[in-house]
Order: sequence, then C-alpha cells, then structure tokens
Amino acid sequence: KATLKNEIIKRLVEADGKPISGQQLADEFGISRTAIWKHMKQLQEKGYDFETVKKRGYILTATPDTVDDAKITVALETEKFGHRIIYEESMTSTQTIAHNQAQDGASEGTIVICEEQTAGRGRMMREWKSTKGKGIWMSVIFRPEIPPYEAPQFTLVAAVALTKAIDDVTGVRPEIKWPNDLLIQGKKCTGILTELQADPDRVNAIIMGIGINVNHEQADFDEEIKDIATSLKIVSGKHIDRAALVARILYYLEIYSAQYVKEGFEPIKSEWESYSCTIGSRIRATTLQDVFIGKAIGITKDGVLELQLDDGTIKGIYSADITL
Ligand code: BT5
Repeated sequence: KATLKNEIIKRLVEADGKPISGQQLADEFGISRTAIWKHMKQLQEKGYDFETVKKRGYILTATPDTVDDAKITVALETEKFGHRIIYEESMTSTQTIAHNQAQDGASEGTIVICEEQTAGRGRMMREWKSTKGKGIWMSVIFRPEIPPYEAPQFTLVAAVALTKAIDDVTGVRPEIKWPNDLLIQGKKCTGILTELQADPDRVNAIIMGIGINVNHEQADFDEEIKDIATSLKIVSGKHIDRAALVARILYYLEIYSAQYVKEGFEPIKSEWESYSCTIGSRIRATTLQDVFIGKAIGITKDGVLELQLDDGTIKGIYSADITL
C-alpha cells in the first residue's frame, strides 16, 4: 500500500543517516522482513535509493525529483491538509479527478497531484500547459462553511498563501495580479482556478487548482506562452524541491483558509494588498459583458476590485481578465 511505503520513507528520513534494520522496520510496521524487502525494491524502482550497511540495515541515500506522495508526506507540517494524497505520474487534469473525489465525499485537505497533465485547464476552458516533471500541478479540496457568493474570495486567500510559500522556499516574492495570477518580473509563474460544488445557498466543496511553473528552463515553455511565462528556477537560479514547496503551500493554505472561514477576508486584505501589483495601476478589465479602463484603487473587504473610471465613478469588478 502506498501509505506504508510513505511511512517507511518517512522513518528512514527521520533516522537522518543512521541505518535501520529490516527487522526493526518489520517489527515497527507489523509485517515480515520479506514484505519490507519487497517495499524497498518497489521504492527503488520509483527512484529512491538505499545503502545497505551489513547487518545494520538501510540508509536512505537518494530520493527522486518528484511530487509523489512519499516525498510530500515526509515534508508535511499540517494538521490535516495533504494527509490524503492522490498521485499519478500522468493525469488528464487534477481538477477533473478532484471533482470526482469531492463528489465521492473526499475530506477537506485531500490533494490530487501529478507530474504531467495532458488536458490541464485554466479559466473558461483555456489550456494550461503542464510540462512533465517541471511544475506543481495540483488540486486541493476544501469544505468551507461559506455561501457560494463568497467563493471568489477563496482565490485571493489562496494567492496570499501561495505567495508566502514561494517566498519561504525560494527567496523570491511574486506579485499578485488580481484575481488569480502570480507574476514575477511581470511574467506569470502561477495560476489559480477556483471551482465549486454547491447548492444555491451552500458550498459543498471548493476544488482549487494550482499550477506553478517551478523548474522550467526557458526552452521548456511552448511558443504560445514563452513570452508571458516564467518559472521559479529561471528567476531564482536554483533548482527547487517541488515536494517541499507543496508541503509549505499546504501549511499556509490550512492556516489562511481556517482564518478566512472564521474571520472573513478583512484581516487578510492588507497582506493581499501588500503583495498586489494591480492596486494603484491603470488597468483594462475585460468582463464577460464589457471592457472597463481605469485605475485600480483597491479591493473591498469582500475582495471586489474597485476601479475608478475616467469619469470618476467607481466600478466594482467581481470577475475579469486584467491587462496592465
Ligand atoms: C489560470 O487560468 O491561470 C488557472 C490555471 C490553473 C492550472 C491548474 S494546474 C492544476 C489544476 N488542474 C487543471 O487542469 N488546472 C489547474 P487563466 O487565468 O484562464 O489563464 C490561462 C492562460 O494562461 C492561458 O490562456 C495561457 O495564456 C496562459 N498559460 C497557460 N499555461 C501556462 C503556464 N504553464 N504558465 C503561464 N501561463 C500559462
């Protein structure tokens, strides 16, 4: 079972270079030494490697460059987020799978994550490019007790959580472009897609899709997005441990989503504003019906973007694409 393998890896990481014998693992997990040996073999096939010290046991010497459940589990520091991980190397879209899981009753904090999406999507069925092994392509299930009209604020809350996690792990602080993009030096490194399962008056689940370009080189981006996209590696100059970043993201998502449900958006608003590159700028907001041009002067305590039009009137924008 995947979870037992995760526990074995966790145990070896915590041993911090000291060998643990097959017998000891067998005793701790209540299975035979042969069963342990089989798990070790399978882990080796997945890119984990061990040194075997005669008579004394296993030392973990290498882990794969993946976002598999074992790697994330080892790095987790949450109460419940990420405690259930659905991982496959390749998926159509983590959103689709997470929707099905949520419908089947998956609990809050369940995540769906993969190395590659073959049909990753953005808002309004736009395509989301998800290069294999380079990014974080993940969906997180929330079960907040909020009315459906508040759900867009969840995108803003997530943007703050993601910004802080990226800053912690890479030392690079992205800017938030209202409502759902994170930019670095004006280029998109992250997109957020907030989808709902709801009754008219009640949210059953929020399925939050998070796409982050992490270890892409410039050449990893397709022609269509090469001028508008960037990655954390390109800007930081460092290869990033994606699993560690996932764990940090889940840490902040757990904290901020709980705070939001308890206290609303107001206490998170000033932090959001301090990361925003939208506020104070002259922008063009394309909504489903219209185009508005003006100066973005702030967001309300409900997360609605306030645009001052050239005739001085203030227009509340609930959902739009922004060009700066
Ligand atoms: C978004 O949409 O920015 C939300 C993206 C959410 C992706 C995640 S990955 C895990 C989960 N599973 C999914 O299937 N989706 C979610 P939007 O604001 O509509 O932006 C889409 C636009 O961004 C596209 O039309 C492209 O111009 C551009 N784009 C596509 N792939 C990109 C990438 N990898 N990096 C930067 N920009 C990209």
